[in-house]
Amino acid sequence: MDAMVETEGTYVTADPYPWPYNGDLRPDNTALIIIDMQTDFCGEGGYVDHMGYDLSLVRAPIEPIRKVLAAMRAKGYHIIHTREGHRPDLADLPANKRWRSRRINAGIGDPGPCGRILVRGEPGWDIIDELKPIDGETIIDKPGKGSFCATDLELILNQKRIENIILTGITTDVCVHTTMREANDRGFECLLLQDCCGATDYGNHLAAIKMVKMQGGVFGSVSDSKSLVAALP
Ligand code: C5J
Repeated sequence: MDAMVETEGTYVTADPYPWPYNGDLRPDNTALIIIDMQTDFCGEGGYVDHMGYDLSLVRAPIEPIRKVLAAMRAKGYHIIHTREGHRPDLADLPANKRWRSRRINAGIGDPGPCGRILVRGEPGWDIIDELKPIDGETIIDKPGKGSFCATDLELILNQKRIENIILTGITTDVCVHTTMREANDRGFECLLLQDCCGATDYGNHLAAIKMVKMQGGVFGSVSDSKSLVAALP
């Protein structure tokens, strides 16, 4: 049984608790973050394709994200996109990250059918057409998995007085999870939309979702695109 029963406010049906915790869901204090929906992570000839993973798993969230994005744009919510990638001179590419990727024939910085893999400005690094940012939306370029590491995301969220973050994108177990953990530790109230995420391994996707729900919602709560859109004020 719930010890606390929420009576006022706006909540999204979510597990393990109705979200946000305080019922304070408004366009001006809430952001949708769409993580790394780049050709390198979900397109033919990109980084994930090079590694030989099943692209259908990382493309599955495209349509649900598109619907959430349209609904949240229409209601004036903050929209943030991220892109993982490195400077063309690779000055921000850790040597071990490059070494590991080359070992599996997907060398970051090396040429491929979509240009140099995970290098800023290359075709493969770009956000896919279905989810392209529009004017006024924030784009965060990050060299790592988390969206807070070596970026100005936290400063921007604080300037905009954002308290609630809705997480979508790829991959559930890597960049989405790292970002959710970073945001949670900074006091942001996080919601993961499970059908708006995907991983290179379905078991890892499910495990990543389960991890969020432990300990009463150790990193936040979990919902889906339909529940979110139905609840948006
Ligand atoms: C990975 C990401 N998996 N966007 N990046 O390397 O999750």
